[in-house]
Amino acid sequence: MKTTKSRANFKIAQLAIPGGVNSPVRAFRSVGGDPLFIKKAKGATVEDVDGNTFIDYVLSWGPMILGHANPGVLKAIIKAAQQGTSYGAPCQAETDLANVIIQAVPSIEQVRLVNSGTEAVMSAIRLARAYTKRDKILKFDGCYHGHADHLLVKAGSGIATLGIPDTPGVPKDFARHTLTAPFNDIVATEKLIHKHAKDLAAIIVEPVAGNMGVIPPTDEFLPWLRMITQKYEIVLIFDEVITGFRVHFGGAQALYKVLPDLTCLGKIIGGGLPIGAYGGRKDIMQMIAPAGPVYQAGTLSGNPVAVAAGLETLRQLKKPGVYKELEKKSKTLAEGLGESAKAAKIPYYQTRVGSMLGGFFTEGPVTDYTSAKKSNTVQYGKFFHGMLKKGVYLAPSQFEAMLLSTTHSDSMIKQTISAARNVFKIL
Ligand code: HOZ
Repeated sequence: MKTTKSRANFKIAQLAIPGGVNSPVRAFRSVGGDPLFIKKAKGATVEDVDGNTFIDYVLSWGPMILGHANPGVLKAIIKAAQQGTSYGAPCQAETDLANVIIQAVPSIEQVRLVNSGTEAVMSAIRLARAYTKRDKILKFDGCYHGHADHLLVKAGSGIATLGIPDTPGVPKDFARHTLTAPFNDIVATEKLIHKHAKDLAAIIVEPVAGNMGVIPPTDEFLPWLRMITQKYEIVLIFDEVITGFRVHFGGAQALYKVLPDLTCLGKIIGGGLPIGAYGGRKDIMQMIAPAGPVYQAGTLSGNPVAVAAGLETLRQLKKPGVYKELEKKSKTLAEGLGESAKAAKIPYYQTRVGSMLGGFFTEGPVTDYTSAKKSNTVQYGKFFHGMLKKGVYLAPSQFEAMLLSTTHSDSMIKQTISAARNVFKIL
């Protein structure tokens, strides 16, 4: 596979941009080699600057559930941009998107649009702290909620990928307000809650962990979190930045029928343009300025172009059968990958919720960060490069999700399974 131009691009990029990338996991550090520079993307494929085409299972880390350059979304973007790209004043489309979100996501009564998932989570935590008049939060090891100071403690995604234990630049005084427990571990979580209940403002969780690979919740975990947070009047926050409108039109909370107090969204709701949102119970949301005293603002918040892309994406996702079809293809792919690894006698543990797939290079079971970290990341790196050579673009990290779009065809799935069968054999 020719990568001359990508390599040249990367060399130049490193002179201008730290590490040559604008977000760490993109740099291929944990799988080795240099990142591919993308020239264009269409449907389920991306093409790099050397002219190699790949079936894309990264999908910009989640937003492109309709595939790249969806004609309807492009049309909506162009139409909106022609009316001006930012007003810094309210527009009707913001209310329209808010209403679509409110109707879709069962626990959201009011919602505020922001510019990224990180911003959504940061704001939701501030709100929970103000509402409860408490300082501490509890998160789960290996869950990633963006890069705000107090959330980088034992985080997943790039932190897990690069093996950074504690990020310099986060004052200890901030980090000490963050408690952590193992994902899916009710006993350990309960102990922490009992010890800190009167100081705990919020418990935040990815209802399906998607930043330490993909780890589904156990049957008891989310209902138990709901029960215990209600008991101690702790705000329960679901970070649905990845799962929102992906595992179900109403997010993981609709799938598992567990309703949090606040929900954070991003990715899909912007149709590939920068956006984030946080919403939930009206009595809590009413504390946000200017309705209430909790300050949070943004020049580009509710950007009309991002909102238009999001509205069109959600309109298409709402059509009957979309999630059923995604489920069918994702199941075929997950089973195919699992069987291929088994045939090659490679220790491999397949996970999946809807169109979010995880493939851990370990016997498993993988239920939390400790078991996820047992994965053979060197082997994952080899698998990643083997697949790349066969035209399949996976996340350049064992600790990220494999995602499908509505544009992944049956033949692409077949091609991916066949590639995996051959790559597993030579690992
Ligand atoms: N935090 C994202 C993955 N979970 C990575 C974002 C990016 O590199 O674009």
